[in-house]
Amino acid sequence: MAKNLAHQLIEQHLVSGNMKPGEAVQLKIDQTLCQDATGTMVMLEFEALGLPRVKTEVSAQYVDHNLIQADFKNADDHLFLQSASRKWGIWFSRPGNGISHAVHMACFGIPGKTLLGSDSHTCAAGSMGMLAMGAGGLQVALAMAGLPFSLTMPEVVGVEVTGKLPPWVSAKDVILEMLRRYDVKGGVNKIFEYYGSGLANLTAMDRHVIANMGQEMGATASVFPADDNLRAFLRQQGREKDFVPMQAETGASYDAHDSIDLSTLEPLIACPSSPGKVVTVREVAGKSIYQSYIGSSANPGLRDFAVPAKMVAGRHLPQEISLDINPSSRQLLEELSRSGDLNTLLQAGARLHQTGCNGCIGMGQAPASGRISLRTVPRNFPGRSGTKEDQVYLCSPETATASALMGKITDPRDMDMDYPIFSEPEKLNDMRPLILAPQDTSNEIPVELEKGPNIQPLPDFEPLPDKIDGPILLKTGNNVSTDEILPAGTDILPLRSNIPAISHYTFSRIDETFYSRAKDLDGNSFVIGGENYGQGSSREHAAISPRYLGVRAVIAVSMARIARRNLINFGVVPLLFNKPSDIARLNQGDILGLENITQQLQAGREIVVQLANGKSLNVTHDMSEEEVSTVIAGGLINKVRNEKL
Ligand code: MIC
Repeated sequence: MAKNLAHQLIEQHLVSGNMKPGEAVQLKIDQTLCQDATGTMVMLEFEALGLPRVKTEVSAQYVDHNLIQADFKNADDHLFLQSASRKWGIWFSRPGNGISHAVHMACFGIPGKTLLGSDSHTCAAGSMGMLAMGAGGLQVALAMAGLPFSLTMPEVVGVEVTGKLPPWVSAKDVILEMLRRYDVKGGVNKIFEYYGSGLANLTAMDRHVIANMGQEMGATASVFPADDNLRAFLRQQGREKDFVPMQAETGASYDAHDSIDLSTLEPLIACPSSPGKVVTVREVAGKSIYQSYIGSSANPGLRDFAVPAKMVAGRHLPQEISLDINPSSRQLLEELSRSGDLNTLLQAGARLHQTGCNGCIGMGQAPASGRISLRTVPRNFPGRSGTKEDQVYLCSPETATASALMGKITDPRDMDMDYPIFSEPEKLNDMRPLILAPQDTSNEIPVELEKGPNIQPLPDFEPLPDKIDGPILLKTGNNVSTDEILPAGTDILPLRSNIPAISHYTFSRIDETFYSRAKDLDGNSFVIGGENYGQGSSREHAAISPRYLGVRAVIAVSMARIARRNLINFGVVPLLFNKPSDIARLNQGDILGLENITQQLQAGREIVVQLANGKSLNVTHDMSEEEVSTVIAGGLINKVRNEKL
């Protein structure tokens, strides 16, 4: 049978398992990437493995999240990461170089390779004919150690792309259209593979936009072929020699089908506070705005800045509007400066921020209370911008700029101007000389890890006890994001290397008393979740911190892929309600019991939960054998230590 591209990539990297949707498979990982907010944990975990050097073809560490140095903490982390990179043979990209996903694509991505990253938007590199996935840091550390990555074999959805985008409609509208169809959980355990004649009209960076936000549908990955447009991108980066053609075989079959005619799309926008709340811009046009924000891993391409520049040329932004420009890479900033677009933006009244993730993750740029912010970023989960009850809308650079110029949400098609013409430059400055290369092994000088006071050791977790009983400390609603389980932002992100300190903020966006109640209890507890528990980020802190505070099991209607695996990695048992309506039988404060839990997990799928009224509730688990043994060991570090890697 003719193979689709996703199956070719998986088959070429299959270490064990059966490529049947729903079964566990283990894949060889060629490349890894880390960013700083998750990277410090990854490096501590890699240290615990005790290996002299990474075993991947390429491992890269970027500093792009924790850029505001309000005190020593972020700066300490940067130095720690640089020393760890030197020690273990990892490329190190310093602050100011740019967002991991954009820089990795420019410098290291190679069609046909696998990439695992400790950031959920690692999937952006699917734009290059790679199988690129986000994962919890521990799994990235193990991949760096040369161990295969375990995942549930996803279904492959073939999305046939035809037509050409009309003026004022761009790649962001394509992925917003997908989110309108699939919402924030329709992609769980799926790979979206894009193919068809319309791809000729989408550049590599357009594809990056679409692949990046596949994560917002919960997808395992998104895959695009490596074709002439990708070759042109690599040529522009001075890396044409890295081009390898990759595409689905003729007549390839898919597990499911969808299609998009680009010519029928119109400007779309995701309303507060979910990337899945997509409507047409026309439906919400006219609302006054406070801020428009251009940048992030979701819209990192040169055109995403150059088109806004051409839109504001010769105009002045209204005084009450903040148009925030967040360059995605040093290369892009250099090019905007060379072309004059940067000057045009500044003359119009735009604000220039440093290269990196910035306000996308609440590291500055919070909007004023009760005011609307339009952002080209991938996520608008409640409070993620740093402002309580924020009103963040997600849209294309065209919609964000038109709205900034008009001071209100505006469909860019209503602007009194022609759609700016943008063409990609033939060549861009090579960024690789600015990235610290791994040391030559023949000339190795021992490197000391530089651990400032912000770097605290990983807590030890004991194996799963045979009996767990305790109260339900929290019952959440549907689609709770990792930003609500363990928020980011300027105050909390600098604590990523210090679990005791960061644990104070566990579930603080939902219930500010969670930490003190957990501390007072000083024992085992449960959390109850609705559908899609833990959507969003790959941050393992959203599993480690609850575990550190005594949470031993989460019972939910369904779970997001990375969050589920992070729970397992740190010894928290992920359980699922048999019927969504069973959630009504449990309330915060109820005492639950899991007896002979080890035996129950090993015996089959059914798990009996004892209720305080003497009754019981049957739930299930969907863990593979490897996952069951991990959770029983108290997490992956214990398991690997037991197995003496
Ligand atoms: C995000 O966009 O939420 C982040 C910050 O990039 C996260 C990683 C993190 O929490 O550090 C992600 O997407 O995985």
